[in-house]
Amino acid sequence: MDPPGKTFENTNDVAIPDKGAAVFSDIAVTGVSGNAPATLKVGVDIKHTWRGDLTIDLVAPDNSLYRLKNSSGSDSADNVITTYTVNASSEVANGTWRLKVQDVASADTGKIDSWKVTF
Ligand SMILES: [Ca+2]
Ligand SMILES: [Ca+2]
Repeated sequence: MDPPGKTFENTNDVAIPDKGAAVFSDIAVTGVSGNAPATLKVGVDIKHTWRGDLTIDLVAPDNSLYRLKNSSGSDSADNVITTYTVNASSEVANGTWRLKVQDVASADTGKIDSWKVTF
């Protein structure tokens, strides 16, 4: 068995264009045997001046999408700094996981500051 709680992180900033194309931040996972857990932890640190603009998905190594957050016209708060729990037990752990973020409404902008996955 692998020791629990193995964490991989990407701290590189990725600018999120205003009402633009989706952007991605990649994490290469190695050395985790078998599938991802049913309680995969996805820690997200996105700085943004109107977080309701954002949709956020986790992309598994086989390109399966897991929706973490929908956009909302009424959620005017700043930033998305939280940890999501994803049932990723059908996904092989090793490979490239991606955070996909898209800004779907005009005016406010931001960036992916960092994110991490814990197996
Ligand atoms: Ca925007
Ligand atoms: Ca950063």
